[in-house]
Amino acid sequence: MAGPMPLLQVGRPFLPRAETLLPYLRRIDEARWYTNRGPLVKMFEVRLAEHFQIASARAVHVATVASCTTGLILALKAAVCKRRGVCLLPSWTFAATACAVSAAGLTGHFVDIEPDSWLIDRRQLAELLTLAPTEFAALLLVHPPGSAINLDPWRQVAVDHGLALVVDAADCFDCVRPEPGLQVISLHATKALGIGEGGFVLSSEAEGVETVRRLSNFGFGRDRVVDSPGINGKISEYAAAVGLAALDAWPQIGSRWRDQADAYRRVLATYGLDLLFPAGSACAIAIVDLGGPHAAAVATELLGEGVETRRWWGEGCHRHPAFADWPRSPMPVTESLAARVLGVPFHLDLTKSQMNRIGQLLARALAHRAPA
Ligand code: T4K
Repeated sequence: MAGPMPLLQVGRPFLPRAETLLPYLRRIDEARWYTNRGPLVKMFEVRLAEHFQIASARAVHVATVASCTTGLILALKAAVCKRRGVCLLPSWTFAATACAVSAAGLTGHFVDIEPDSWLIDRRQLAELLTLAPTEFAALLLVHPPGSAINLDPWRQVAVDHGLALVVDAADCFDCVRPEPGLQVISLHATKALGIGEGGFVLSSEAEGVETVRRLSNFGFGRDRVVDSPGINGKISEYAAAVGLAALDAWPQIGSRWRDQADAYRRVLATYGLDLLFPAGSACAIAIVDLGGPHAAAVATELLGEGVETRRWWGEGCHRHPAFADWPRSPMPVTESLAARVLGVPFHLDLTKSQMNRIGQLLARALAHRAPA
């Protein structure tokens, strides 16, 4: 008798294998140093800085943190001088972004996004900043998965209006570049470079990174004195060991993610579908635009065929009850995208025949549904 159909998972993380960790784990045994910015964490931060070609003898421009969410909280605390205030952010993001705003002691104001770039709607932003020029303390941009963005115009808006600028680049290990201001990247298992749980804050300016590092250690400055209260947001030596092994393997693993996305794109094209994020960047999620408000129904239909999908960013953050009382601008683009985009299975083991099956199932599900 045939058993239940195995689920084709929407993700299947690939982290360093045990044998590649061993040399680093042995160093931990030798040093008997397990956390509190030990030798492996320092080495991991330097290796990350080298990866982004921003290594300097005077400062390390990377601060590792327990998660991207932790990094966002600390980056907001570091960048926003006021204790309280309103942070402008898109609703079209993972719940963690809004959770971080709240945990940093700020209130959010949700802004819609532009349909092609997925970045904050510049017209709405300009209107808000004209109508209430002193109300806002921060601007939290969200980098679309795997996409490079030009931060210059956003930095100018921030400077012109006295806003702290923080960038949530959770899914962008392979496309962020060090720039002024704080960018926060996730090292969660589900990301292209994953260590389990973790993240880091990156900047071309050492000062902000140093503040984040201090805040991740309770806010201790010199002599263990807390001027500004932080949290315990550190990673352990064991997490750094995984990170170092992951960086060792990144040249091969990064190429594999990019090649896999190219292959997927070619297969899906034969079914009239495309992946949403641009080619050429290693990213561990694949999102398709279904062309109409069919995400929920198609997800159910595919699950019936043993294919797991995910609406990664749900219905947008403004739909979570936790943020119901935050002010918001009209959300037509967010509402439309939330209903029409779907995360489909994507991982390094996905075979061509599985890609074809996903393409076929999507095409079949869409054939009897009207486009928008
Ligand atoms: N900002 C943005 C824009 C973000 O997208 C995120 C996180 C953040 C901030 C916050 O970053 P962190 O604080 O997490 O560093 C995932 C991730 O937990 C989350 O990091 C990610 N974005 C979000 C979009 O998705 P889940 O709960 O949907 O993943 P889960 O457990 O359902 O796993 C997905 C697939 O992978 C499933 O098929 C199961 C499989 N899986 C998963 C894990 C963890 C495995 O096979 N093995 C595993 O170890 O959240």
